[in-house]
Formats: sequence, C-alpha cells, structure tokens
Amino acid sequence: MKKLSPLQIERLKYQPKLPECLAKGINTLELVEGSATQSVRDQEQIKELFKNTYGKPVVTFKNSISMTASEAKNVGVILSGGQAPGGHNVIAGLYDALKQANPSNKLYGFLGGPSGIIDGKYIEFTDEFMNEYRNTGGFDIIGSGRTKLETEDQFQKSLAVCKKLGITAVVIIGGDDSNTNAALLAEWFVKNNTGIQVIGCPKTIDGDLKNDQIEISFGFDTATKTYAELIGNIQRDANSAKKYWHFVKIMGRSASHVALEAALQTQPNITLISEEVEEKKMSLESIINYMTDIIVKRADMGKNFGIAIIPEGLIEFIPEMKSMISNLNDIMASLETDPDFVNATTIRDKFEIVENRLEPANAKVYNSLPILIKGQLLADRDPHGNVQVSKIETEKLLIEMIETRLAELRSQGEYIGKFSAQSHFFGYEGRCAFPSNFDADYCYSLGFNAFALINFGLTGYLSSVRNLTAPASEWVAGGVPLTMMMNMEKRHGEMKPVIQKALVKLDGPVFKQLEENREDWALNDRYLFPGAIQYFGPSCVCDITTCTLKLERSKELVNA
Ligand code: FBP
Repeated sequence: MKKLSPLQIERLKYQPKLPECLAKGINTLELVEGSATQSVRDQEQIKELFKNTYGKPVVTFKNSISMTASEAKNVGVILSGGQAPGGHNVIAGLYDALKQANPSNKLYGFLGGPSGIIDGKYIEFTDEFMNEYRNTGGFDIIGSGRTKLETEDQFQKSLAVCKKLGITAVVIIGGDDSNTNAALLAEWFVKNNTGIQVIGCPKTIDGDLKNDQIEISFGFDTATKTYAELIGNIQRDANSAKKYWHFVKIMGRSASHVALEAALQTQPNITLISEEVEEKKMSLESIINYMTDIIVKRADMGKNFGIAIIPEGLIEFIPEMKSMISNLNDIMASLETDPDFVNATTIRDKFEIVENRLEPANAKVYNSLPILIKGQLLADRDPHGNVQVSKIETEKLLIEMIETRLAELRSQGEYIGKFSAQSHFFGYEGRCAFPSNFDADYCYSLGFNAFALINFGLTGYLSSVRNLTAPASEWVAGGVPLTMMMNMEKRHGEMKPVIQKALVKLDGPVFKQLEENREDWALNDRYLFPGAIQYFGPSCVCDITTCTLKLERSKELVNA
C-alpha cells in the first residue's frame, strides 16, 4: 500500500459536486438541441473540410423519466498536452458516469498522450485504480504527451487499436490544438463509417480555450491561485526586507490570462500584458523605459523594492522580437540537418551561422541580445516548430536591460536608488497542484458530462459546463460542436483549420480592472496576500472562483 500524505487521504474522500441534472443520474437525461451552428470565421472553408460534422447544434441536458441502462460500451480516454490540475477528476467523472450507465461498460486509458492510441499502449481502469487518483493533481494516472494526432496513417492506426479493444468512443482531454485534432479525428471516423465517436474536454492552465460557449478551461483556477499564493508570499517578503525587486515570469504560452489573473489577485507594482504590448506596438526599449520609470519613482520615495509580473509569452509579442523569432524559426528548421550548425564546436560559431542567415534587421535585433538569451533562442523547437517560451528567461533579459538603463540614468544624476533584483519563473509549480474545489467539481462534471454526450451518440463535440459562478447544482451541462470554434490560420506556411485561441481582450472587464488600478498599485503598495488554496472550511474561502471568471460572467449577465 502506497504511503499517502494527510491531505491526500482527506482529499480522496471528497465527493465532487455535479450540476443538478447530472446528479440525478446518467440514465435520467434528455437531450435538448439548439439551432444549427457555424464556425466563428471562414465558414465556407471549415464546412468544406468538415462535411460530416459541421453545423451541428449546441446541446444541453435536462432530466426526463428514468431510462433503462444503455447497451454496453467501451470508451478510450487520452490526456493531451501540458498538465492542468483536475485531469484525474475528468477521468473519474467519465468513469463513474460510464459505470452508472451500465456496469459492463469499460474505460481504457491510452498511455503517454495521443501516441498511446496510435501505438496501442493502454490500461483498463478498475475501481481500485481509479480510487487512488480522485481529487489529486497531475496527469500521472495515464501520462500525457504532445504528439499531434492529424495524419491519415495515425488515424488508421488509431482505428485499428479501437477496433481491437471494441472502443466506440474516444475522449480527448486537451487544449485548443488537441481539440482541433479531436475535431479532425471525429470527422475522419464519421467519413470512414467507423461508428467511433470523439468528444473533447477543455483543458489548459493558460485559460485561452474559451469562447461564448466555454466559460473557462479547467486548471486555470487552481494554477492561478497557486501562483497568486507564491506572489503574495514574495510581496510580503519584499515589503519586509525592502531590498529586492522581484521579477516574476508566469506561464501562459501565448495569452496573458494567467499573469493578468495572478495580478488581480495580488496587486503587484508592475504587470506587463503581452496583448497590450502588441496592440500598442511597444518596442523592447519602450517596455524597459516604462518599467524603469516606475523603479525610479519608487526609489525617489525611498522604496528600492517591488514586484513585477511578466507573462511567459511576452517576447513573441514585442514587434521587433516577433519578426526576428519568426525568421529564426524558419532558419532553425533548415539548420536541423545542416552539418556546419550541428557540428559547430562553440555556441559563438552557432550564433555566427544564424546571424549570417537572418534578415539584416532581424540579425541586428538578435545581435543586441545578451548571450544567455541568444543561446536560449536556439534551443529545440516545440512540435509546431515554435520557440519554447518557457525556456527563454525574459525576466533575466529585462533585469539586465533595466540595470544598464539605470546605470545611464545614474551617470546623468537622474537616479540615486539601489536596484537589486531576484528573478523567478512560476509555471510547473502550479500545473499539478491538488485541484481547488472549483476545479475538482468542474472537472468531475466535465468528465461525467462527456459520457452523457457519448450516450446520446454525439461526436465532434466539446463537453461544456456553464453558469460557473453559480453554485455547482445550478451549472448547465451540454455540448458545443468543435467546428463552431474554428477558423483558418497559417501553420507551417499552410492555411489550416484550428480552434481559435482566446487572447486577453483589451476592451474586456478583466484587463480594464488592471488598467484602472495599475498606476495606484505601481507606487502605493496595495499588495494582497491570497494565501494557500483552502479545501476545507467556510465556502467564502474554499469555493471562490477567479477574478477573471467573476468579471467576465458579470459582464455576460449584464448583457444577457
Ligand atoms: P497546454 O496548452 O498544452 O495546456 O500547455 C500549456 C503550458 O503549460 C504553457 O503554459 C507552457 O508554455 C507550456 O505548456 C510548457 O510546455 P512543456 O510542458 O512542454 O514544457
């Protein structure tokens, strides 16, 4: 028997809450269909590419008279992409619904992400195995991976594995890219008359898989609360010692939702938002000037300390960097097999090869960067051929450039303070935390609901649970056609159908909240200390949701 921590033991006993209609039982549901849908953009192209799954209605569930158990089914489940708190509960909800519908139903978990279904690596879930993982963080129950499921050969192999196991439905738990792949697989399975359904579940701590139908992806709640706890602790340390500026980079591959939410929960002195940097076309120099200005003003007030939040994806939103990185991505793809580059003995030789190939303006930008960052920009690309921003130490880049700028100001007699900086990167710390009560309930509901969609024979749908700021019993369960969220975007130089990523809206209530307060927070210390996530105790601390969800939902309710 594995040794468990006291919290693990107590959390295993937690019974996640379900929307009322699902709580009444999987065999009591009736499907309510809305009207036909269309994709967010590029309707003609998406319709052409998804001839069999395009245009389906949004669906919701209500209760009806109890039905008898449905025919026995085998279902497969895949965890895809980066870890997000609550993944285990999606599987627990799916498993419980499936067994409730018919105890002969079986759930198979594909191991190591989407490659598991291609290579036929799987386990069959049992009560005993499932029970060990309830309400825990992590994806270690079956593992995850970033293999893209998109080629004919991969679909054929997946079909063969499903046939061997008698699987007639696959649930893909993933972000925008994984659910784009879920839509492609669903379409392919229908086109080829396989009888296999595909249902997605919205996962990612980044919070960028959301739209009118999906209020938030799971994991965002727990991850942001975890980062906010750490930032709050650092703020208290900074405010106690009064000697350091802390530069905290926070995960979020592209969108700045995580940084924005963590900032609203803690009220630091500086928060950069990538989407604003892009919109205002702020150069690296203007970002440095903006930050330096606040540092100098605080020093004039005798405050040589502070906290700055930096979104992970920032570097790719700075116009001159974006252009240079895009040029560099193409060059790196061509250099993968170049013997001169591969066998270069020193990093400086590699820099030279790259600089000679970059367009002159981009070479100038690349050359202006500190050696550390130049090296990190040459690290391995992700499966999409992009720079892995989690490996670029933007926080250190900013510190170095600010030090240079402050030295200039000092020599001109315009700065008399002391600048001593500490850098941090919060990302992996939050992705596998014990899910908050919100994520534990939301994930369990998403999984349970995914089986309800399967039970009604649907395919190409994303499990959706809405009305999330109300108590769980009032949540609305249903499904959204994946094609409804799609548009055409350029990938690897080709136009492809993809689920649209939700970036921070600069005219939305969440960013506005920061914008209205940041001048005050910059100079007057309005730090908030959220503390650790609470699992037991009064509902006003255990069941609170994020500022993002609260602000977005209150706007939605006003407009309704
Ligand atoms: P997903 O989009 O797959 O959910 O992953 C998001 C993320 O956590 C980003 O915030 C981060 O940039 C990236 O994963 C890190 O990836 P990896 O786990 O491969 O280092």
